[in-house]
Amino acid sequence: MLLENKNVLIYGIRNKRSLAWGAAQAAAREGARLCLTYLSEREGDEVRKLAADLPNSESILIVPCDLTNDEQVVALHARIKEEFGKLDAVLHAVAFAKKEDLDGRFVDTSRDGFLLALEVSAFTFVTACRHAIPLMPEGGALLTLTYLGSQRVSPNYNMMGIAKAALESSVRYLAADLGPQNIRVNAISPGATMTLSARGIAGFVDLYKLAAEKSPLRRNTNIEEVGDTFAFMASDYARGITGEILMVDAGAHALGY
Ligand code: IMJ
Repeated sequence: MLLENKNVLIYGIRNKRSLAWGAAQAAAREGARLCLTYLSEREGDEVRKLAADLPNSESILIVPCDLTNDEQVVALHARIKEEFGKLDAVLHAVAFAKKEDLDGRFVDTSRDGFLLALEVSAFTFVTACRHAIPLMPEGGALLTLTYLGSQRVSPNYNMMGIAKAALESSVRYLAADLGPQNIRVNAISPGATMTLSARGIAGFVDLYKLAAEKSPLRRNTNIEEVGDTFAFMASDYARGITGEILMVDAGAHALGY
């Protein structure tokens, strides 16, 4: 198993369609001990329900954590230190922009909306990394999720594109900071996936269908293959990879989708 004797922290499970849930399933299958966080109590119920079906579910730690709340972040890491002793890998699958900033013209984005998206979608990764470092004395793997809309103009992605560009640049600077401590920092960039964060977005379904038609593998990305990529990137097989943005999109980026 890829992640035997490894402790893995995953932020961002909301329901069974979440990319973070694909990662949790892959990590559990590969033998990791898991800590899963949730935002609201309603989502906490959902995470507890999902986790109950994972292998070794009795050893899974489930903790509330809003990454914009320093007190909660400190409490989470104190809990992990107490229960696990150390941490080997983290997945940050967290993003938010105001609905009105995912539509229309980017030029109309408000200062509030801009700062909120940058804080929740990019700065929270810096926070997650900073708090994980003391629990990784012998090294580890820090991962986040991004999207091609950071590098290309993707219709309606707007404010999130700018936030993901900041996140991807953060990955490179964090990799440079933490490499000497044997901590690797990378992002996985999935293709369009039918998650709660994508449904209901204007034009999403058209892009989703187009990606399946045009991508080299002639299909969409699913949470299982993104989860398997996370398990690999968190494992020692990826020990030479840091500062990387890894596309897991059935090849769609090669054609620009
Ligand atoms: C999101 C918006 C516009 C186009 C989009 C997406 N495409 C894809 C997404 C083409 C694939 C999903 N995605 C990659 C995201 O990062 C989504 C982030 C997001 C989604 C919402 C929806 C509900 C809300 N705020 C959000 N903030 C961030 O209120």
